[in-house]
Amino acid sequence: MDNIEAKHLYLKKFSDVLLYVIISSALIKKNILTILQEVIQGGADAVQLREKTMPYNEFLAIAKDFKKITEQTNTLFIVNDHAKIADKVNADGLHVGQTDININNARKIIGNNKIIGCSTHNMHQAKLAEQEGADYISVGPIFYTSTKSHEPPVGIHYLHQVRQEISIPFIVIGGISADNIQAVITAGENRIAICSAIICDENITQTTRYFKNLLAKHNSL
Ligand code: TZP
Ligand code: MG
Repeated sequence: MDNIEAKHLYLKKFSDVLLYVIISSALIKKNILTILQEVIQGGADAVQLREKTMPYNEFLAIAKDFKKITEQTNTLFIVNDHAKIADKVNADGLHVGQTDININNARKIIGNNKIIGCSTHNMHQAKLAEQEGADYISVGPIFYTSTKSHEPPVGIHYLHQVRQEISIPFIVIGGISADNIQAVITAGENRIAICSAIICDENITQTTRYFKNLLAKHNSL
């Protein structure tokens, strides 16, 4: 399989992503690999390993385990921030923030056949990420979230603007829970990233399944 074909397959797979789950060890009480297995069992289409303060070697070791587990499933594995780790463990992709490595440099490290996603909080950032070759962007925070509290919520109406002005896939993120997910769906979006409302829940598999079923139901309407 050549690189173009491989990339095509990854993008095709990414275009099927409805539920994207972010896993961070800082927020959890259980073993991180148990949590990964539970979200996969619940039907997560993509998982992102997001560790802001973990030492490099520890992150690398966990990322290797994530790769081993996800490669036996249909769940995409995305590494947050660390292009070298994404490359070393052969993750499906990398997610970068506004203050991380830029997309061009990330591409040089992880290659052309991997997914690159970029966090965006306004239209300027969204357009730039698209121009620089991101395969998808995250859009948010849509609601207030203590997981990333330094960015103000973008508001539900902003989603209409993104839909009109951005051509690559986008994932809505930030403070999404069972109490407010309907507002995002009503605004026309069913590609969603969730962190705390899943990984901090008592019953991770069941909660993941609940969100996935809701998004899948709206996908087939
Ligand atoms: N980017 C924008 S909001 C956010 C990130 C990483 C945090 C999402 O976490 P939660 O717990 O689902 O609000
Ligand atoms: Mg980042």
